Amino acid sequence: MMWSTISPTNSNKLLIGSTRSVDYRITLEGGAEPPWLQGPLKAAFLGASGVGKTSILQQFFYHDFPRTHQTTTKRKVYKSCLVCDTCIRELMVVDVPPQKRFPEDNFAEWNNGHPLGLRTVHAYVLVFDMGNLETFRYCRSMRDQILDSFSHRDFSLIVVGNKFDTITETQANSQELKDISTLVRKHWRCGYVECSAQ
Ligand SMILES: Nc1nc2c(ncn2[C@@H]2O[C@H](COP(=O)(O)OP(=O)(O)OP(=O)(O)O)[C@@H](O)[C@H]2O)c(=O)[nH]1
Ligand SMILES: [Mg+2]
Repeated sequence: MMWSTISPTNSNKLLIGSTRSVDYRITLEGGAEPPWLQGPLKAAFLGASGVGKTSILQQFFYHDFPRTHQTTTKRKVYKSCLVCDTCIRELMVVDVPPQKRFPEDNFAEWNNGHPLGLRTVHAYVLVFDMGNLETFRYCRSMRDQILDSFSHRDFSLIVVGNKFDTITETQANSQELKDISTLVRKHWRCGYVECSAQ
């Protein structure tokens, strides 16, 4: 299955002008989806606090850019629809408060009192701040925890470098950023996108 269009609304506004490496198609390998993944296509945004998860979603879904950082305190679901192969499917993207750990199993997810539905999505979008590469550590750790916690691989991972507008040309061409992009695309074999929510 392939998500051929990521949004019917303003994906261009979000990506054009700031994106260098665009591969935002999400591909699921294998055959039919397991029963819990039928229906809407679901994605979850994860990343260290302040990297711009909420800003990306607000810009993408509402053409709005929150200028001040207000930590997300409650799970919020953004809804739209997209063209997926030849049909239109509902899209649900979940934004959650910063998570220290990925729930290691369904019991852990349900047992914390506020189930966030993180274990039943098609795609994980791992966001870091391009101006603060320390925040990539969080993505690396989340990826490890996600992969360790599932015995199946019926989901995709995409890494997003946000705040492209805050870095200089020298930083943009730095070896560290090249290393991140190579690690994600070649070794992790995941999509890698650089963008600015602003
Ligand atoms: N310059 C610039 N600032 C950004 C960008 N994206 C987000 N910001 C700013 O970064 C700050 C944090 O953004 P949020 O979207 O709240 O970050 P978050 O990842 O949702 O943070 P938590 O909810 O705490 O996890 C805000 O002040 C945004 O205005 C961007 O692309 N460029
Ligand atoms: Mg937030």
